[in-house]
Amino acid sequence: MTKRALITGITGQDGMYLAELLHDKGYEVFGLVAGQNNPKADLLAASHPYVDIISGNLLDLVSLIRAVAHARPDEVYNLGAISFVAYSWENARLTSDVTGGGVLNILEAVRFYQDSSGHQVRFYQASSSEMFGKAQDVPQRESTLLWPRSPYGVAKVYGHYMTINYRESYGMHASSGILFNHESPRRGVEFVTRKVSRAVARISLGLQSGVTLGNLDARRDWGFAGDYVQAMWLMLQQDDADDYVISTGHTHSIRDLLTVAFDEIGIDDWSDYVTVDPTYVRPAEVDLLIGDSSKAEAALGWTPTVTFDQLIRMMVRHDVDEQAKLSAGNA
Ligand code: GDR
Repeated sequence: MTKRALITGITGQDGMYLAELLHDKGYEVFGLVAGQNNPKADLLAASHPYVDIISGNLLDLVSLIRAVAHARPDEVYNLGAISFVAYSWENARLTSDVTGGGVLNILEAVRFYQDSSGHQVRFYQASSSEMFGKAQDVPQRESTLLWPRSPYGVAKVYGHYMTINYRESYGMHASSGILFNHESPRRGVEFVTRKVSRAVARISLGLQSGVTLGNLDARRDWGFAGDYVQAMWLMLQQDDADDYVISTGHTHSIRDLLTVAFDEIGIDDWSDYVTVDPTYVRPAEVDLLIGDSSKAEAALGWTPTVTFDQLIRMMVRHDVDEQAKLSAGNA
């Protein structure tokens, strides 16, 4: 029997990688897309024509009930969220509703479908290392006490515990992946790795003179998104649902990121190209993230395959090609 999967957030970086992974495994892939005349839906239809796009919104339970009934999924991956941490201070209510409350809605839609059809569904929630915030454990693991530092992080904690609660209350096969930062050439340009890789590419082509950033001392555990969607799928193939930290176990500062990115274009000293603007500094920062994913390694057999250095160089090279094509097109 062909397996069927429904992905929320399918137009995002992870949604696209996951759609490709599931399609390659022979799944029928359904993707929830919000908004009327959403340009991302057209892009998705062009790049991933095998995806059956369903209109719906995490804020709208009725639309989710309809979407799940249409997809009749074996697996649901809830990747949809307002995901930019900095934005969440300016839009705290909306972030709480979509990133937090949306999890309750999709869980409830899945539960309703299971109860009415008798068909069991496996559910994946995209939890986040942002939930650890100021946590005292180094490295952070599944048992680490959560101390979120942003409205986004607080909303993710709500979704995380709601997923656990549906597992414990209703026996649902609901798993949560606590994913540390994961990047790729498909990363949105608002996130720091892609902001830097694109700026560095444009600097190398003479299209831009520098880049303005916020806190250069924050440290993150950055992995490759293509590896991380593999972990999501593995979680849903287990007999029992559970929560897993997914990380590389290595941490780097924004300064380290700049060093590798500029090195890829042959610049040793990036200081002349980087300006710090306090308006990019967040009201509360997560200073240090480094994950311990030994549980995932033992239970899922999952390990990351791309190092930080390989990842950043991959992104810079991609952006050099992309920017060169764009500027040739504009010439
Ligand atoms: P993050 O990712 O908040 O960790 O959340 P982001 O790339 O936005 O920030 C990482 C760190 O870089 C610092 N920083 C800057 N960040 C941005 N975006 N722009 C800047 O100019 C800049 N200068 C410094 C930030 O202060 C921060 O410390 C990501 C998201 O994908 C979440 O959705 C996800 O849950 C977590 O990763 C895991």
